[in-house]
Amino acid sequence: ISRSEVDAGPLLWRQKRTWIPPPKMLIENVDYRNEPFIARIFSDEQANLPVRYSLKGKGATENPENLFVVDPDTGLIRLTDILDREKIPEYNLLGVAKYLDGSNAETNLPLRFKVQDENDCTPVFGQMSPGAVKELKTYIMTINATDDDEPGNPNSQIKYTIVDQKPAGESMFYISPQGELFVRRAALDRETQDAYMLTIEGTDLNGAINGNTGTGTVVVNILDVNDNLPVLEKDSYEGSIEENTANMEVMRFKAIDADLEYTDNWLAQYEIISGNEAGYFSIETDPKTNEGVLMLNKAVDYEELQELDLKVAVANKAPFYLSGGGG
Ligand SMILES: [Ca+2]
Ligand SMILES: [Ca+2]
Ligand SMILES: [Ca+2]
Ligand SMILES: [Ca+2]
Repeated sequence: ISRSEVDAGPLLWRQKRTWIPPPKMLIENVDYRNEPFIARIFSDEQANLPVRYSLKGKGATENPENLFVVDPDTGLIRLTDILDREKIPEYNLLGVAKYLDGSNAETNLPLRFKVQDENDCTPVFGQMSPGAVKELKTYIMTINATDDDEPGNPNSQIKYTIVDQKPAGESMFYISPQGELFVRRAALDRETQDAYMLTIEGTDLNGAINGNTGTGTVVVNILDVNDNLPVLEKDSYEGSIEENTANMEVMRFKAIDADLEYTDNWLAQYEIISGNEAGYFSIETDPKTNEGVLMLNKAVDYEELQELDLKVAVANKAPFYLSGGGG
């Protein structure tokens, strides 16, 4: 356990020797109001002529006024209230010694009181905007809670853990002690679950059992990648056309794609790969339904052509996602 020192400045007026006694540790939340003194200022000049002591600065003559008070005759300094480091972490006062005629007996003495931190603040999570990660990827975001205790002190050093995942089941995420949120394995599948809600716990004292704990929730959205190929509903289709007609729709075939609807990962692109050497047909995609629409562009002469076997291939508008590992 580290105890930060209370620095009451030099114990002497600059030129003189006797400042007694050594200053006490001032710890926030500790009640020193009944202590006879917490520090003392003293001038050797007192041996020659009467000296009156006073204090100047924030905590004495300025807000918070008269928190530190000094006995004008003895130089004993007392505290009139309980200290809160999170409000004021240190006090820089001046000790003043004057003769009865008002002239300075000494140069004013800087008195510095640092307030020792106590772990009386709990980690606090603000509103966290949703994180997002592409399925099959791993790093998501860094979580950050705040603790009002002293910076650089274990009292404000937070260790992070995940305490809940919705939907439950296999835990898909992990968090480093420093708050970096990762996918546990590259196994997230948007097609199975497109968002998770995580409850993150932050414990100060670097996660010690007696630390203070706060929690926050964060949503992780799983972004789509094109990891599903479009497939046609049926293996083969049959249609008929009347001879001597042109510019008409012959038939539609639907592609099924598990990726995010109405995105390039979902949209199908159809291509006739054989059977259209004479150029009678073309295919367009109906972007609302993802259907392939087979169009007859020019009239077919029945005597010339009774049956035609077209082979059609389908792919997505977006390139297929090639991942390192399976999935
Ligand atoms: Ca704390
Ligand atoms: Ca504190
Ligand atoms: Ca797809
Ligand atoms: Ca996908």
